[in-house]
Amino acid sequence: MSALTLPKPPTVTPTEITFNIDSTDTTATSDSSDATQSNFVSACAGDLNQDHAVDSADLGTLLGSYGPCPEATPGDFNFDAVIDSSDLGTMLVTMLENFGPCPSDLAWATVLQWNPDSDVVLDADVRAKISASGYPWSVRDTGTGIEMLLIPGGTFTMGCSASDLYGCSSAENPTHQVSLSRAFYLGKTEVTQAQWQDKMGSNPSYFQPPNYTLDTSRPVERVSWNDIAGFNTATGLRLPSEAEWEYACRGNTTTAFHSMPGYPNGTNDDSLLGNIAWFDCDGGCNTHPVAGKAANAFGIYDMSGNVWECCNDWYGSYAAGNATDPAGPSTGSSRVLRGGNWNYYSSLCRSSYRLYVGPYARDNSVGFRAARIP
Ligand SMILES: [Ca+2]
Ligand SMILES: [Ca+2]
Ligand SMILES: [Ca+2]
Repeated sequence: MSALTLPKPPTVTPTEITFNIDSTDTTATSDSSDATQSNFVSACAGDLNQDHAVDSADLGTLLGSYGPCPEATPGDFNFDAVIDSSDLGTMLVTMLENFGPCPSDLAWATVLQWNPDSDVVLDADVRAKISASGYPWSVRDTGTGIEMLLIPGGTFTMGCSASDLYGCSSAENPTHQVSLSRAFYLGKTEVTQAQWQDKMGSNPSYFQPPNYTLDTSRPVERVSWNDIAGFNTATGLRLPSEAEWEYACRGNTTTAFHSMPGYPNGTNDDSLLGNIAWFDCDGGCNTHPVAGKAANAFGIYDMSGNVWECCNDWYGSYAAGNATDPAGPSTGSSRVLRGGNWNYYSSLCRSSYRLYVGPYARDNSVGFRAARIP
């Protein structure tokens, strides 16, 4: 069904698997988040408690600080070291003008939610990193309607994570430490047929009538890397780098498969993959509407399975040694694919598995996920 020809992955017994995984933590690199944060506050005078909204809680903050105060206390609008009726008057005017959610300075997006849901992003440290980035967690790209989530910068070990059934290919080695120096937005789902049709005026996908029933919430496929470049030029979106893709997929896990309910640290158990991925024709030899399986620790769906996802990089061997914001080889003949797809086995759905496709090739197993810098 697919024109992509795949090598049979190496099969190993569990005792032969070497977990060459560095348990280095993923503490974010320090950056200018403080300055970014202050920009948001100044763009929304009256948000005294810095929760990205001006409302009665901020009035409560001001009244709670009434009287003499230290320099730069929130609510002392005229900087005279006392919060009094003068500041209260300013606050009431500000509330009249700015009541409600603070505007984002993301000109391209509508803010859906500033801070992460604790029942989606379970890890408190990750939630703190997202909030500290100064950017809203959940946004909608205005031009395409694509919902995107903030992935904070951080450091992780990129490369080989074997599963219980399958070892790694040589292309997944050497493992190496990668730092992503800044936060980025990533599509919560693969780009759908509807989103592609809306911007490009046609739907090239195989999985639509007359071949299949119409459901435009399936991921778009039969789009080449070059076709996707056209979509991105039209929309201001971009593809994730291969390193961004793997970092976002793993969500702080070091296992073959990312986290799922009951397995917050991920798993190497191939038999559990169906919790997070459409693969191996389970549920039908076809694509499935996006977000039908469990999301990962960042709240992102279908990183494993459904359609392969094109990355921006040319395909090439990994360099040994640490890297910051790696962008892949400067030239090449094929582009990187990640995540496995609806009709292949679990090996290809591993977080570290790498495949490639020519830039002009179209296939009903290949789609993509949009990214954007804030
Ligand atoms: Ca507030
Ligand atoms: Ca004052
Ligand atoms: Ca996918």
